[in-house]
Amino acid sequence: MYIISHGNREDVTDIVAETAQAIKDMRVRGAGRIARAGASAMGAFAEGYKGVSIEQFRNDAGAAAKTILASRPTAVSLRNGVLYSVRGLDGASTLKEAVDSVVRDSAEFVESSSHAVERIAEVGAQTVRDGDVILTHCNSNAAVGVIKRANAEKKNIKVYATETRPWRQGLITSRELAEAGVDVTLIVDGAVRSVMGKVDRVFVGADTVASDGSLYNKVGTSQIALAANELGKEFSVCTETYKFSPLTLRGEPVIIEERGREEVASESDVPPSVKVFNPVFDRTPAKYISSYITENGIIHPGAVFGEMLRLFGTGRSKE
Ligand code: RI2
Repeated sequence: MYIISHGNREDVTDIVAETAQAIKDMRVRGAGRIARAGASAMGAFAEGYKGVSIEQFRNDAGAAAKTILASRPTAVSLRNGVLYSVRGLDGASTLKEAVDSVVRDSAEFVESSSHAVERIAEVGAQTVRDGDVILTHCNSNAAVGVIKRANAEKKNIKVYATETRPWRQGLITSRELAEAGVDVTLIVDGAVRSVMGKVDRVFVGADTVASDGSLYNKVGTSQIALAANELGKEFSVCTETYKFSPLTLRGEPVIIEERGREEVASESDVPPSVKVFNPVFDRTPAKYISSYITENGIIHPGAVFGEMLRLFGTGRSKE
């Protein structure tokens, strides 16, 4: 479930704070899901708004957007979903118009983003050959969608799913695939290179795609890309285009989230003198990526820059 139940909440700021907290705690996770949750919280915020002036609404909506965006820093999908929801605020001339625009645009984002995931499944499944052995990492709704679709099309596939320490999202992936009748084998992260010889291709998701064609995704992705590259295996990224980052068009770096030590080792596992480094994502350079599978079709990493210009302009204009 990616949408927090807002029930009949009176206080719209609570809805926003609760959503931000759920994203931070990873009760809602996955780059697409957090984007939909963020957009949906903005819609609920607008729907329940009790203020009386448009200026105040603009300020309050800006503060709400900031709260949601502060929850997790890496996936640009969250930012794109929230900004899409408030894109009509500047052009509105009454409070009602402003509220209606946020309600409408947040719903539009949620719908179009779900539709994008379905379209990626169709596009990606067409690239899967009968008998392919696929490796996937973490739990990407988009990548799992492609695999499930290829399986439903009777492509006779086999899948290796990595455990994905420390949150073990690979358990979710292997459960989802097994429930869909896919032949799936769970492996520990360190076994990737041991199985790569048997793998035909890799499908992963994306948290952010940068304008140089590089990928920011779950930590470990870049090692998998290296292992795939070593043996000449295809490495494809299943991603909605709202994971493309307009910020990178103007040279802004992607911030890689670091989370707490307790996610890696408890106090009884190691003494406090042991330092723990827990980066959540890593960067895979464009040269290791065969293709981006998007709702708009298949894009070579070298063509990402052009696609971003088409989608966002130069990235310099006000968003
Ligand atoms: P979808 C996840 O992040 C993983 O990095 C995954 O590859 C990515 O989001 C994309 O997932 P986390 O929230 O949007 O588990 O394809 O840290 O579902």
